[in-house]
Amino acid sequence: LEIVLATHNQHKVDEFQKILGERMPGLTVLAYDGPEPVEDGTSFEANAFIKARAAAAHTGRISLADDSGIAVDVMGGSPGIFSARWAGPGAGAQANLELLLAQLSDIRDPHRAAHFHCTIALVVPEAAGGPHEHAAVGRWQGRIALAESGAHGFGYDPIFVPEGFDVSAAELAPEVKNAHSHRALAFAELIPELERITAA
Ligand code: ITT
Repeated sequence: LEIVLATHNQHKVDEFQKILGERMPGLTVLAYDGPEPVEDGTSFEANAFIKARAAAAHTGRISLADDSGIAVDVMGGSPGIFSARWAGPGAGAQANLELLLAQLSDIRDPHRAAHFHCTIALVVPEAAGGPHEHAAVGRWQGRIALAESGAHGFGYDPIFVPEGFDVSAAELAPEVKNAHSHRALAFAELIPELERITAA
């Protein structure tokens, strides 16, 4: 079975392939290279469906999209859906995490609690046996470190210390991150649904 992954973030593609490759070896993940819709939703779920529906409509294939971000308790859940552009459009991951560290410079533990959120939207278009839609959610609890460390992963990984670890997510081996992350947890919820669809 082939499914389309509607993301332009290569790091997400890598993690999807590793997580799915292990649990659903019969599945081939195709990258979506069609037009990118405007992500103007006000929630992770809304944005995930905007991306997955656009890919499903364009390709006629079962499509998945991931909308994710980091949420800091003391900031009321920000950066949240604005994680990818927290320091402004095009500023980049390093500028984003430096701004977040600066914004939290006066905050000490236990008030640096945060979590990564991931919503994966699944859209089955009529052409592929639908219409059918499903959303799966994963949450990875932790805290924001005082400084960045580590070279694995992407985005905010160098400043996120997951619960149960003393190191940042960027210091974890990719297999360890992919066994615990918000993305892995969302997939754990999604896989039975994918199996149902592929068995039908
Ligand atoms: P697509 O919309 O094309 O999928 P994007 O990177 O713009 O790519 P999002 O709008 O979902 O995707 O933004 C997610 C941002 O949240 C991402 O750019 C990172 O800054 C952060 N993020 C999400 N998952 C992460 C992870 O596992 N580790 C570190 N940062 C993560």
